[in-house]
Amino acid sequence: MDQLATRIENQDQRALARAITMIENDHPHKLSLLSELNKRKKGAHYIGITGSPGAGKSSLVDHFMTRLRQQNKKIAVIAVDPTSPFSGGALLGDRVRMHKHFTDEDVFIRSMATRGSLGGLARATKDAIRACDAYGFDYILVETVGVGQSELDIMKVADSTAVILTPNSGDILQVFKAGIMEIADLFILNKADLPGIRKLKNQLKDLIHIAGHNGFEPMIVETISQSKPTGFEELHDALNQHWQYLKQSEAGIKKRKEQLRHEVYELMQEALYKDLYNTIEQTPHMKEKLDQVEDPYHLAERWLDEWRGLKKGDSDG
Ligand SMILES: Nc1nc2c(ncn2[C@@H]2O[C@H](COP(=O)(O)OP(=O)(O)OP(=O)(O)O)[C@@H](O)[C@H]2O)c(=O)[nH]1
Ligand SMILES: [Mg+2]
Repeated sequence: MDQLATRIENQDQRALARAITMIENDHPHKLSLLSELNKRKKGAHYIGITGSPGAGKSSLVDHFMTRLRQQNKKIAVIAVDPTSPFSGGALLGDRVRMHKHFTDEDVFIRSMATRGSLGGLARATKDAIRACDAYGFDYILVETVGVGQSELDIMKVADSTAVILTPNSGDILQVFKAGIMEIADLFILNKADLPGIRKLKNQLKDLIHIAGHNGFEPMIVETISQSKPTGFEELHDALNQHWQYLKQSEAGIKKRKEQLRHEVYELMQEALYKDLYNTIEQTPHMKEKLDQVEDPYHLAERWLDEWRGLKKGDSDG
């Protein structure tokens, strides 16, 4: 694992791709690999970009990458597709679009999908971000579809979260939903060439005003992600501004600390769940009971008690 981590640190993209596959497949040495990679992290700026289907995420990321490449930045893009069982499936169209980037050595593009791993997609994505950070990218962009619970969860690991809205799409309604206002550092109003952009901006400004903020007022940037891309310098400036804010304020330190704390719980939860799951699945009389359960409360409580007793015995002996 040491060797693979070192190869990643030496900017070997094949090693990075292999590590992410190990993460997705829940490889037995996953945790020791991640711990090695964590030691080697370089402090990339993690940027979460989310928006509903068709909002222009892929087009926008493509143009943003072009801008970052002009400034010689190294970039990783992780596209999260919770619906696709096949890694890369959803990216097929994007692959054509992003062709110029796929052949660029300082760009790494990867899509993530669950493969029935118990840890789930959000967890795997966070780990993949870690792996990318050990490689030494300047920016790690994470693109997710929609703003459901698992996207919110993924975004919690981002330094900066950008929510894309478009005119007349009803997207603004999402912002009312719990959680969006708290995670958005930046709103990108894409398709600014379409009518309705003024109205959208005014509605959003009102919402931001009502919601208030603790320290950093979410910014608004207008973009056009088509043949004549517009607003990308402003987008880059806004993200840099938020990054500077995080680096210079207590809020940034607090955010990272909270994320790490949360991850400890999350990793323990995942491990405990796996332990319990494997024990029950591999013990015929338990599995039999599980198939005939009528009172889930009672059974769960009894097994937990038994399991706690077992674990205690383990450490005593
Ligand atoms: N008018 C206009 N159309 C845009 C703009 N940006 C993207 N589009 C179009 O919107 C459509 C969706 O763009 P995508 O980049 O595929 O959107 P996406 O959010 O990645 O979509 P999914 O991956 O399906 O969720 C495409 O037809 C784009 O050409 C824009 O700024 N203005
Ligand atoms: Mg897309």
